[in-house]
Amino acid sequence: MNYKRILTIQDISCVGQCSLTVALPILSACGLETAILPSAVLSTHTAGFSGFTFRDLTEDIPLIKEHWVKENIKFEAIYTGYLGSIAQIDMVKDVCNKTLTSGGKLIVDPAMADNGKLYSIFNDEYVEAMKGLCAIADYVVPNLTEACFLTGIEYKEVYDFKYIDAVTDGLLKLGAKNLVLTGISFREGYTGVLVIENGVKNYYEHVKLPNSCHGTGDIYASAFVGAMMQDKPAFESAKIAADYVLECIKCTGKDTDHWYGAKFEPVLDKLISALK
Ligand code: PXL
Repeated sequence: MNYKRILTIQDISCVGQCSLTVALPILSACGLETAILPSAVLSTHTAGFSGFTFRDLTEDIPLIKEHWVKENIKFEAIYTGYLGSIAQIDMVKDVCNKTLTSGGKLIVDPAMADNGKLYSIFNDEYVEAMKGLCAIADYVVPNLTEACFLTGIEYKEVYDFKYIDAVTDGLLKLGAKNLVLTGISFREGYTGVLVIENGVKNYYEHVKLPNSCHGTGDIYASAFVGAMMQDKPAFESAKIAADYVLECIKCTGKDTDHWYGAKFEPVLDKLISALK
């Protein structure tokens, strides 16, 4: 296995199995040295819990970056997820400029929306700012809702190939070099992931399980980045990540006490095996 150092920038939701509490163990399991830059600290995630605390760490980001620059710390990839404020988006661009190695990859999961709706703390201004981060990304990994917000295309639950072509054209027009669009379903009972790399389109379809879990977008993006950084091609990485998410959803099953996230830990061995 390759030993590379990567940085992931997203929030710490102390409880809830999303963002950094998912990305860090998954990337570590993929054999990568994983540095973190927390965008905010929340007591829980914001989807389904009420009264959560939110400590915005925007002010810390430039200070942390300056220290890394002084220490000449560099990363072979930077993977961004849920960010805490609009101001952070410009700061993250600066972190990328100063700490990515030459040829290093920026992977952006514009984690801001799902099921046709923005997450509670975000608004149109945040979407505008996120377009700017996607524009400089090597890979953008949105779900369909996020892709619709980024392109201004109406979100639909039932659609055809032409509709998805319009969405991917819109994302590429933003400036994103390569795309990994998740949760794309053309027929009942199945869903999949559409990858456009260097203009070449590939689609991986798999069964749609009857249950879904919160946080699977973060699990997906983390596993995708982990596989890519182990030199798997993008489409293969997209498949590995999709298969892993299916295992996580199966493992979670119908445990109603576990409504807030997916049980990704017991099946990490399957992800590791897929990388060998
Ligand atoms: O899974 C995305 C995510 C990350 N971080 C926080 C969230 C969510 C989704 O709701 O609330 C704080």
